[in-house]
Amino acid sequence: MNDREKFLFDLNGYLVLEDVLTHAEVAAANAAIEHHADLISNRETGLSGNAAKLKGGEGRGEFSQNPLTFQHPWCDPFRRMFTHPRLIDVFNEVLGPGFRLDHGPGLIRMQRGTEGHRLHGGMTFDPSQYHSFSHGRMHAGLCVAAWQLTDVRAGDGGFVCIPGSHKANYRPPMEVLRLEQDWGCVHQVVAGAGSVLFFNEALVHGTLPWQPADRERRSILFKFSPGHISWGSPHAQCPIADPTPEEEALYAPPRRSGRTELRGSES
Ligand SMILES: O=C(O)CCC(=O)C(=O)O
Repeated sequence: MNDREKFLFDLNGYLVLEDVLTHAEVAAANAAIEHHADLISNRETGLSGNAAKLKGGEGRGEFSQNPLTFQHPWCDPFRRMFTHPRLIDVFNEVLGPGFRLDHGPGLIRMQRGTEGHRLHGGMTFDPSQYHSFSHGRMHAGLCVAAWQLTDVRAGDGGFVCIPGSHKANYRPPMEVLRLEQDWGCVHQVVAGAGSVLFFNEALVHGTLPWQPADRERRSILFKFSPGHISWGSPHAQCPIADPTPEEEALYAPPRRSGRTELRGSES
């Protein structure tokens, strides 16, 4: 992670790295999603109650199977994302060496008119979702790598957040979280196909309904925790039939010591 990336992640609670996947990698991931379209089902609508700006005609589409367990070659694009050197590099810095997969990967598929989700995260003391700075470096709890497989442009909808709110001391009222009052602080994040959006779950964030008719939103989310804690139930074992040592290490249960430090890339 270079100085610019550290500065922006610490400041805002999120960071977009563009062009991390090649065009061929994005195309292969999209082909794998299309090949497994029968495994995608839409959630019930109503994630945000009756919040008018978040309503939509259908719920978001999600995979019913972990894409890391697809047959070759369909799992390959997701396995590339899972242990991508840039991801390892960022989470070695933010979560610390020995970080682990907490849950996911999951797909968010949105079509025109798919509903949003009210803002959530942060604002209370939560020992599994936090941001702090001490001894010269950031320390974070549960964080997300959200790979973008289609372009997200200004006005499209999708991921929104209140930048810097992972460090905020006051709780915004429910009217702001439901977008019923505009305090001028909610920001829609723009990210191209092939980019990865990193964010801290302590950041106040949510989802706007998807607007484009010519493009689905397709995002693959991996959620990671520091090596000693778990937000979700720890995995009993790595579900990948032929795991690499890196994949096994990322599926290891929470433990303070003796964890494998993975190597990232020079950024
Ligand atoms: O990507 C999104 O639209 C929001 C994801 C989200 O709310 C979460 O992962 O907690």
